[in-house]
Amino acid sequence: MELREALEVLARHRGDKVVITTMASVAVWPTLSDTPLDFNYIPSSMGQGPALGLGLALAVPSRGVIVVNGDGSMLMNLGSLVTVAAYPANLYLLIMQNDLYEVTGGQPLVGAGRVDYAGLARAAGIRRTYAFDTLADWSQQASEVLSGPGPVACCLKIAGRMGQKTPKPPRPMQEQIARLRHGLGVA
Ligand SMILES: Cc1ncc(C[n+]2csc(CCOP(=O)(O)OP(=O)(O)O)c2C)c(N)n1
Repeated sequence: MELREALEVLARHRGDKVVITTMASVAVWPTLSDTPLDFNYIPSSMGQGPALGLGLALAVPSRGVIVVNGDGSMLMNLGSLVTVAAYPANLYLLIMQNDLYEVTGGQPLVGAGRVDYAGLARAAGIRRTYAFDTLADWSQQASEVLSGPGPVACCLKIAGRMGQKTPKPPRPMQEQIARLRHGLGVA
């Protein structure tokens, strides 16, 4: 499935949850959604999306938090899966598997095509895991994936694109932070 198609499904099913995007998703998500509960985490510390989302989900337990992570970023911080499993919270981790470092030009990931991200999440102790290869399956199951208690880890197989540039956030980070705090009622 194309990244845009996958994110269109997310936009239909995210409800009132916070959405944190990273990497290639930052180029697309602001064209689909631009509310105070959207946080486009770029520039970012590569791999830190799940930790940011977990912290937020623990701090504001009434609010679900969806993190749209890159597969390269996931590999960079696999240990975060263990932490996510250890501190139950309403965190929904989407792992966008394009087998590339897309935003740095499209270098292939080590292990491309051979890594079972849902399996890694399960082995780390996350009980609710999913993996979808097709848009039809993701569309059909998204409502289930994004409802009920977290943590959830869901791997989506995405078509990779070469030659992309690192996306820019829709507004400066300081502004995004202030907006999110306001949206969460903690300003
Ligand atoms: C420690 C470290 N190494 C390398 C980079 C450079 N870098 C930034 S984004 C990125 C690729 C991200 O790939 P992925 O998470 O799979 O997301 P995609 O671009 O495919 O959406 C790389 C290699 C970095 N920021 N930090």
